[in-house]
Formats: sequence, C-alpha cells, structure tokens
Amino acid sequence: MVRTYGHLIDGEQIAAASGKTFPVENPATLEVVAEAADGDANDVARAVEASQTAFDRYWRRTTGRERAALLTRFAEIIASRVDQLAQHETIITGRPIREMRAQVGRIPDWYAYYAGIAQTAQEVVAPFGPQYLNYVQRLPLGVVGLITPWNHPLLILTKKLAPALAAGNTVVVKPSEFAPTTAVELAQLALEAGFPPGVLNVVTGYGPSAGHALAAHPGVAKIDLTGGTPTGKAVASVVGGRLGKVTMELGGKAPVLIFADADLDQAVAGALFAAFIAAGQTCVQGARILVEKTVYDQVTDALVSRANAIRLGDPLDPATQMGPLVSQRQLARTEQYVQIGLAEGARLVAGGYRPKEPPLDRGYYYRPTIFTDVKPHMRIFREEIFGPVTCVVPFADEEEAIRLANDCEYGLGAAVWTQDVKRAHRVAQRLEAGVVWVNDHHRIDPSSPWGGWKASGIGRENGWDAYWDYTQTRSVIVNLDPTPFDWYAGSERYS
Ligand code: TXE
Repeated sequence: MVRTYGHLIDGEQIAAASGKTFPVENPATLEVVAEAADGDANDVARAVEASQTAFDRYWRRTTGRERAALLTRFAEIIASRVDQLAQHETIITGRPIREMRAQVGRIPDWYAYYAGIAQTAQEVVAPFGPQYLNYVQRLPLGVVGLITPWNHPLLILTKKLAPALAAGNTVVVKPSEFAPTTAVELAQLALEAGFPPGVLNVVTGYGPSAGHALAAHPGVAKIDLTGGTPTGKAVASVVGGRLGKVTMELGGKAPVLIFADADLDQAVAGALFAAFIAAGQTCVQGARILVEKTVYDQVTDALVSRANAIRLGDPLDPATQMGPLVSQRQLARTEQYVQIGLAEGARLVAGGYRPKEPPLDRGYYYRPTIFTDVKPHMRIFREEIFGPVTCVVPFADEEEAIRLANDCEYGLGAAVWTQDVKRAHRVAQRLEAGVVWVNDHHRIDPSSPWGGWKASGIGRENGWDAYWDYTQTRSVIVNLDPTPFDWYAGSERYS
C-alpha cells in the first residue's frame, strides 16, 4: 500500500490545491514507495499565510528560553526515532542504512546546539558615545523559505531549520522532489514536540513550480537553498529582484591533497571516504585526488584495488557499502561524464560501468569509478559530476599542489593529508575553500561554519553565523543629554 503524503500546513497534512500528486521512487528497486502532494503557487501562498499568522500571533513574542525548551524537546523526540527516520531516508535516497543511521543520529545535536544559542545570545550596546545609549536588538526576519536537496535530506534541512527556529522565524520548507517525505515526517515530529501549528510548514513539489513560487513570494524574507550552482544563481536572482535575503550552499569539486609524508593507508582510506560516500553525491565529494609524484603509483594502485572491493548492494542491508544513485537523471549524468572523460583522453582505471548482476541491474547502481591521466583543462577535472567518479592527478611539489587545488570555479571543501604540522597549516591557509580538513574529510558539527567561496555559494550554515543571518537588527538610539537641542534655533529672525 503506497502512502500518500500531503503538504504540512498550519499543523495539518493537506492535499495540493490542484489535487495532484507525484510519485516517490526507491532508486534501488524502482518501486514507487509514496505519493507526495504536487504543490504550486496556491499551496505556497497558503503556507506563507499560515506561517505569517503564526509569526504575528505568537511566535514573534516567544522568548529565547521558550524556543530553547521546544528545540530541546524536538531533539529528544528525533533521537528516539533515529532508526525509523534513517530507514525512511534510505528507502527514498538509496543511501546505505549504515550511512543514514550515522547521519540521522547526529541531527539532534543541531537542535540542542541552537537551543543553547537561543537562550544565551546577547544583544550588544554600541559604543555610540557618552550622550547616547544605543542598544542593538536582534529580531527574527519573519517567514523564511528553506529549499533543500535530496542527498542528505534531513541533515541539510536541519542545518537551516535549527537556527531559523531558534532565532524566532516561522518557516516554509520546499524539500527536493526526489526525497520529499522525510521533511513531512520531521514537521509532524515538531508538532509532537509542541511547536505551534504554522511555525513549521512543508510544501512538497517541483523546483520550477513550488520552489520558484516560494522564492518569488514577497512575504518570504529569506531563502536558504542547497542545490546545484545553476539553480542557486537562478533562485538568488529571483530573491534579489525583490530584495530578499539569501543563503546559498551550492556545488563543489573538492581537492584531496596527499603528500608523500602522509600516513598513506589513512590517506587512501580518507580519499575513498571522500570520493564515494553517498555514491559521490555530496557537495564536498573528494572529486580531485592530488597525489605527490613520488607516491603516486603506490596511492593510485591502493585506491583502485580498494574501490574495486567496495560492496554494492541492498541499501537496507547493514553490510552494504554503496547504494544506487538517487535517480535516473543522476545515473545518466554520471554515465555521460564517464564518456566525456574517455573522449578527453583520461584513463579509466576502476569502475566505469553499471553492475549487471541481479538485483543490482534494476536500480540506478554504478561502480566506483577512477580516472588517471587527467589534465587540469579536462571537463572531468573542472565540472561537478555528483556521482561516484573521481580523478587522480600527480603533483611535483607544494606549489603545484596548491595551484591545482585552487584552479577551480568552486571553493567549498578541501582536504590535506600530511604528517608535517607546518605543511598542514601552511597549505590549509592557502586553499580557497570554506572548509579545510587536515587528515580527514566530511566531518561536520553544528558549531563549525560551513559554506563556500567562489561559485560554491553565499553565506554560512552552522555556528553563530547562521543564527545571526536569521536575524535583523534594530538600533535603538536614546538621547541622554539634558541640554536642550534646537538645530534651527534663531531662524525666526529671518522670517
Ligand atoms: O538539484 P537542484 P538537483 C547539484 C549536483 C546535481 C545537480 C542537480 O551537481 O547533479 O545539482 O541536482 C529546487 N526555483 N546538487 O536537480 O535542481 C529543487 O526542487 C526554486 C548539489 O536535484 O539544484 C530542490 O528542492 N527552487 C547539491 C533544490 O532546489 C528550485 C545538492 C535543489 O535542486 C528551482 C543537490 C527553481 N527554479 C544537487 N529549481 C549540494 N550542494 O549538495 C530547482 N529547485
């Protein structure tokens, strides 16, 4: 029995105004596992209205301490449902249950962290001068819109939702059409935690219809989007055209720099983790593995033999290490880039094909794929593939490694593998990226600012930055001077 999910507006699950739904597919089996409401501008208008009403009636008047109590309760409820939520995400994204349990298990940390901020954030008194008291209030923006992708559906939603709610905003979420249903589940849990109806609303649907309507709605003060760079540019223009605020977390092509002095076993393990977790469908995927020439053959051989050993399988099986790609479109895109790489003259040394053995032949599976003989001008070195494909490229010295790493329009994540502490910091400080790991990859924490340089985005998730970005200031300037003031005193003489 396929369950039908409605939008969640004003505390109720409701059908789309048009009555339409769209199917949600399990990418491992191609079975339809749910139907979701196919939202359009009418549904978005209704959700924004509910959100505005909730904001005006009560949410804007709540104290930080009250919001912290709700966020803490929300964190506890999510923690008690990790298994169900992880299983649900596995079914709709194809990501192995082992990955989703680890990821969903971290989600309560975000609500707990922002509960802390909600009740400890202090406002400042500006040093205006002795005659004035200038206190600076931090106020919520009002209704904010969160547009989220399918690769880490609940985690990415949470990175935006926790600071938005903590700062006192009400929210309309438009999850990806490829993985819309866990957002509805999460909003149900928020009601259970005691968030008043209308504070968190979800409208499911497609980007050009529901997503565009949310970005264009004049009642939405800010849009926070994670998605591809072309989508980010288009949405930021729409929001900018009406002077709304944006945070954009977009594409990437993360370099992984492996120096000869690294612990090479750990570096190889780290590079595989960087390249192939989520079947490579992450914005900080280790897509360009740069290896010092003296250890290049050794590292490449190890990467190839270990990539060939990665176990593809049923994503619900805890032993599975890689599931299918999320959709036919991501599979086609991956296959197309592999053809581009071959046509450009790169050498395919691992993967490059779909597994043929049943039952994997049914889903959108693709073997972990590695190219060597990759030159920096090649499209496979420059463009985001967003699939299980990586390139290995040699470098002669630190200067060349840094030049290759920065020779890219993106600047989201990067990693440096070395045991030389001076080199680690020296290189980290020259990488053009919002997040640099040393001897690690993919690590994230609610306290750690996350976001991109260059074409990877605008603004930051996590930490205090994200919280402040969900507020606006009001500067109240109080005149303390007892002396009377009249700028035009005496002007009556000339009348
Ligand atoms: O993402 P989209 P898609 C990249 C990755 C991938 C490519 C396409 O390279 O191959 O994007 O994936 C909504 N107005 N990333 O198509 O389109 C859309 O409905 C308003 C990187 O899945 O960017 C979804 O909710 N909204 C990435 C969200 O934007 C619109 C994660 C993201 O969708 C819209 C995902 C519009 N005109 C993909 N068009 C990352 N940085 O992690 C789309 N949307």
